[in-house]
Amino acid sequence: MFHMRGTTVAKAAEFDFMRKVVMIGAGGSGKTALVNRFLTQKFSEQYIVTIGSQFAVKTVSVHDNNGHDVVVKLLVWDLAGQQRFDFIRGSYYRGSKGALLVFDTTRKSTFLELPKWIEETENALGERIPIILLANKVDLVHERVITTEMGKAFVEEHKLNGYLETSARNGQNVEEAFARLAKHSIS
Ligand SMILES: Nc1nc2c(ncn2[C@@H]2O[C@H](COP(=O)(O)OP(=O)(O)O)[C@@H](O)[C@H]2O)c(=O)[nH]1
Ligand SMILES: [Mg+2]
Repeated sequence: MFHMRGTTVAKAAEFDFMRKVVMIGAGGSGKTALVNRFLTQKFSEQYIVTIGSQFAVKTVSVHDNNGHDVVVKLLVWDLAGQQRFDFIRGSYYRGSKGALLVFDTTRKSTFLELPKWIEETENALGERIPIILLANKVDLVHERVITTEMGKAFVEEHKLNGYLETSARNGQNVEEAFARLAKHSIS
């Protein structure tokens, strides 16, 4: 936002914090759809290699630990293809302060590979970052195979930082997921 006053162009402070966060989880679990929903409030049926660049940017307002409103500029990194992943793994994780770990509640295999993603994040960074588990595609109620109890138990067992049931299709908990991650990323 630029405020123009005569010849003076003052750039307002747009954010209090800037944080890189990463989308992780099995291919097809809905990572890109969630980022798209977060950015555009829309759901897109086709797979779109969305952003062109390596990350999407959006600011969110959250309460910090003292209850103050702060604006966090999130740089959300999302992998386009799975193939090149080995090659870019290091740069993908580097500097990230949080992750949304996504699985597809209609496909058990995506739930079973969750530990692999947690390990990979830790190995790449040499430390633990805040991770929020997203049980995605909960709009597909009749196809669901992973229950709320299973999701919550996983979060307990692996000491993750949160659990949300999401749908990129109807938008359920999508804003909430990024807002919570933003809050953890500054704490
Ligand atoms: N019904 C439903 N479909 C979804 C949802 N999220 C993603 N999808 C679909 O699942 C497929 C894979 O999504 P995508 O975002 O490409 O997964 P990614 O590989 O993790 O990035 C696409 O066909 C999406 O349209 C959701 O919440 N509900
Ligand atoms: Mg994707």
